[in-house]
Amino acid sequence: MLIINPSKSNPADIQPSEITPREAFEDRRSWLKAAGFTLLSGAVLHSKFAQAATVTGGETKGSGILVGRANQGNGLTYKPAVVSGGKINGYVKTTYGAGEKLTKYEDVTTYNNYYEFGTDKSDPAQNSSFFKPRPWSISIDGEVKKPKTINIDDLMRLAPLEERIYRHRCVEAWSMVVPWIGLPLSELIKWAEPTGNAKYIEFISANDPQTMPGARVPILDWPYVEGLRMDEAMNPLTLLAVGLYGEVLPNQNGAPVRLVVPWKYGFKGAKAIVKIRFQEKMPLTTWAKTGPSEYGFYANVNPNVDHPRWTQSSEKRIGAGLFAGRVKTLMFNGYSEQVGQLYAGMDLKKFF
Ligand SMILES: Nc1nc2c(c(=O)[nH]1)N[C@H]1C(S)=C(S)[C@@H](COP(=O)(O)O)O[C@H]1N2
Ligand SMILES: [Mo]
Repeated sequence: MLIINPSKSNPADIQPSEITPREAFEDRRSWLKAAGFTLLSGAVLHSKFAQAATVTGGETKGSGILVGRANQGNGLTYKPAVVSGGKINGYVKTTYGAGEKLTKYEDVTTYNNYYEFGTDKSDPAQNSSFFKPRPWSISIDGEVKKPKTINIDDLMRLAPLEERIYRHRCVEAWSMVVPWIGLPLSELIKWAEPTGNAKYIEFISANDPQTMPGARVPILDWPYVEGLRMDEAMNPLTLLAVGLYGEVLPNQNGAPVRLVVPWKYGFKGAKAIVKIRFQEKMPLTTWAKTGPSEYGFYANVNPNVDHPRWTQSSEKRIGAGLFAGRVKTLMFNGYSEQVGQLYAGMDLKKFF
């Protein structure tokens, strides 16, 4: 964990010498555990972040194949992607890309937040092997013409799958660059046919204590619930991810399908979605319920609105090395051009 000198006016100027050595951080972790903090509340848990990763580097693994939109005679105007041996074949490489070095596959899949499997970063990878991501279906209800269900295979054929390289910024002030594979959420919304009353969309994660050891403990008020305003959900950047690095999503990353909203803090990205509900009113989301003064519904990445207990002006890039220093956090995580207008006239300090 990085300790920030409170006397520094610009935390981005932090010196490598100010970074707490790993041993000190480990000490703090044991102290927190001994003091019983890990069972106090989710809000406290969410702040025990950023175990310094020591591996550097990362390169692109797996390459997308451009598919045409030729009519295949099956009602589709494109060749759908297919899964074989855990690999996704036939996804489209798009122009979306952060132009940044990808975070190593190993870091993306072993440093996770997924409290249904435990609260340590290594828990989801270690504890999720009994979780069954297939068969899977998502039920859709609320403000829709009629309730519907879609299974994961049909969902993956709703639109051409695309690779999207996005920055991924957790509210705990660490970040990664991930090559997701998925389809725009807008494609599913069009298929779902919401009514004119739908102003918000709610995402509900799986809650299976049998296969999710963390869900047997009241760490959060299960199931995990997230939500978006309808225009945010329809934005072309908003992705329903079904894979990463050319493969189907590993269980720890939210298999078989999770949300990715790259201009918002990572907690907006509900994993293992089982239900989607269109609503007239703003849904009460898990983290907003757990810590309303710390985790708002909007949760837009904003370097000018600090978390009450830590700065949001900079972030630790996972895998960049212990002494790599911090990266400056960008407004809307660098996606202002694409999403800034969604919040025109809103006080982003109030609606955080
Ligand atoms: N169901 C569920 N979804 C979740 C979480 C969780 O605990 N449960 N954690 C969130 C948080 S805080 C983050 S930062 C991202 C982490 O995604 P990753 O592990 O794929 O990096 O998932 C989000 N989605
Ligand atoms: Mo997060």
